[in-house]
Amino acid sequence: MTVPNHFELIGTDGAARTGRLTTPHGVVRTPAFMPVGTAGAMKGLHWREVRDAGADIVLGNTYHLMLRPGAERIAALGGLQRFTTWNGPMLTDSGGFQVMSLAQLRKVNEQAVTFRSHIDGAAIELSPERAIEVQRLLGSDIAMQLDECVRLPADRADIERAMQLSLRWAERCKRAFETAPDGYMLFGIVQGGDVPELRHASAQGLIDIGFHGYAIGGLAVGEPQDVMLAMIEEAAPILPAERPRYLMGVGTPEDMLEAVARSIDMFDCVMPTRNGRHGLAFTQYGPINLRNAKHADDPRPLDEESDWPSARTYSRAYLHHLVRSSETLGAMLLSEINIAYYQRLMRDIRAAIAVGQFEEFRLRTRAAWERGDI
Ligand code: PRF
Repeated sequence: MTVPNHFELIGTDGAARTGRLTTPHGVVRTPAFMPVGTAGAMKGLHWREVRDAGADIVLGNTYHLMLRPGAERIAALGGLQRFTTWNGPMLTDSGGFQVMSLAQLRKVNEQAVTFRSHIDGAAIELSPERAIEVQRLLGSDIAMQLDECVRLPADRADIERAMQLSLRWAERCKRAFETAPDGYMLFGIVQGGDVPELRHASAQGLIDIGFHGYAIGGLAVGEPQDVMLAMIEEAAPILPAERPRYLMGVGTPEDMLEAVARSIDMFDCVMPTRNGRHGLAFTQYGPINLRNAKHADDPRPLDEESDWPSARTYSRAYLHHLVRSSETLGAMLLSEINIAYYQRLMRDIRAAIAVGQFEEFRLRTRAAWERGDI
């Protein structure tokens, strides 16, 4: 049975694409950046600010939410969109990647990944079927298959084993998703580390199973940027052009600009919020570390030209003071400013592709980042 397609390509410019993805909770304009609301909250931001910044879709995590407060509880409370008040499109990651970075005593076998909760030590089993069940209980618009992501560098044999296991889990996830209502989507995840043949085999295997969209996983896990971009170039041309393409857990503004140039439509990353909490601001002049003593007496705002009020009003001296004093407000303001910058970048990227000027935009934007802070 063919899988319905909810993605519409509006324009292309070279390999770059702009489009619309229609979900049960609304439309996502692509290229899209999905802020990460791991445990049902965007760290440091109100939901209102996430929306005002221009985000169409946010990401939630199966791993965190199944442990606390529990998927069945969220379902009984009307689903994650209702529970959080976000009420818009939501994509959930499947949990495997978070188990690998957070859980203790984890073991992967054919059936499932088993681990102990990082919260209370409880023994948990996450199978492909349970990963889909949890994501459906959450009411996620876009569910991700359960996969195994190998950190790089790694031996080819380990990369291949995890890729093949991820393909078998993809098939089980697809079957478990068959009874989902119309409009809800399931994405497969390309694995294969830094080995071109394994990337090809993974992409082809997923296409043979058939998904609403395709993610590229297993990147930004320790390899240099040129290897990441080369692996996108290996996988992307094999994927069906009419389906959305999501690069998982990426990245810096530069990573995203270069990935869009290689046909990626969707991104997520904790970087704008996590780095914001640590005093780093992303701006059109590149990153600015507000911990640095050179900002202590600087009355200028971060970016006079920004359309985001906090980036225009608070002085660098004040932000420096807040960061140095570990004030909650410093983390809040920088998280908000960074999410707004990431959304601004996506809006500008979409506009440039729509008028056929993406390459000019890419060069101009990179030059401004390289010139640095004025
Ligand atoms: N798989 C899943 N989630 C992810 C990744 C992956 O490979 C990555 C890798 N950058 C981030 N998040 N399921």
